[in-house]
Amino acid sequence: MSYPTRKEFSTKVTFSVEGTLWWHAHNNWGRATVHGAIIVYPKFGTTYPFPPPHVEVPIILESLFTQGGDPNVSDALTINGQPSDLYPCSPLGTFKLRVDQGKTYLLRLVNAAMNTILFFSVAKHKLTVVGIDGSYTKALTKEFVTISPGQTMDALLEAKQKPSQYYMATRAYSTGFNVLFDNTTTTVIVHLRSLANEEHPIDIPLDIQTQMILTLSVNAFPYPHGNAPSSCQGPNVTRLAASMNNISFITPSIDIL
Ligand SMILES: [Cu+2]
Repeated sequence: MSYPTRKEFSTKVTFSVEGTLWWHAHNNWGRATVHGAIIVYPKFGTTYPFPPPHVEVPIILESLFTQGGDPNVSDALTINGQPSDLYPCSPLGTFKLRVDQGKTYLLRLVNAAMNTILFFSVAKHKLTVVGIDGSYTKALTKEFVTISPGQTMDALLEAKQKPSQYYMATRAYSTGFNVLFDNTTTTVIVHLRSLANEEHPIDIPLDIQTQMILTLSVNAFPYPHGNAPSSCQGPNVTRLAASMNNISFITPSIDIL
């Protein structure tokens, strides 16, 4: 369907499917422009062919371009508009999803990225796919899903793990040799809460005497005389070493016990 731009209009659309669809506009940069999910609910008096979820969450996967180029080579992948905390530009904006332990959530996934097949998964959880492109499917439970550009996928996420934070992440699936693609990963933080009632108590220490700040880092050590062996090349004639609170550690070569 195409509609006039810069004019008000109204239209009536009849959806004959049920599930998740999406819309997008086009500009001279294809469909890397405004878009959103369309959710078609079961008719009144009917329900899903799976246990009704506690909450439904649209999860829109996109590719972000700052200056054009090859459609496979975006500058970032995003989830719900945010490149997220693995990119330098948006750690504070990372989408956070709060879930309650033991409850089930329906993720309505849309791959709105340009030309990029995406892997999607939630750390330490499985996803049960129950619908694709506005049709219910036989339930399929897997550790991750692969979603094509333009496709939608409805997947149940059961918040099964201990209360903590878990990454939800997406990255490109690309198998072509020498084919450039956006090889980055974008994330959502799933904050899994316990119900914390009498049936599900959580006992955590609340009396804290010492606050500790631990800094984990990768450092670059200068090589003496500027001669770096080829086996451990860091930038500018350095070698890389991991550190905690700026102190590095080398495993002793002899057993001291
Ligand atoms: Cu289109």
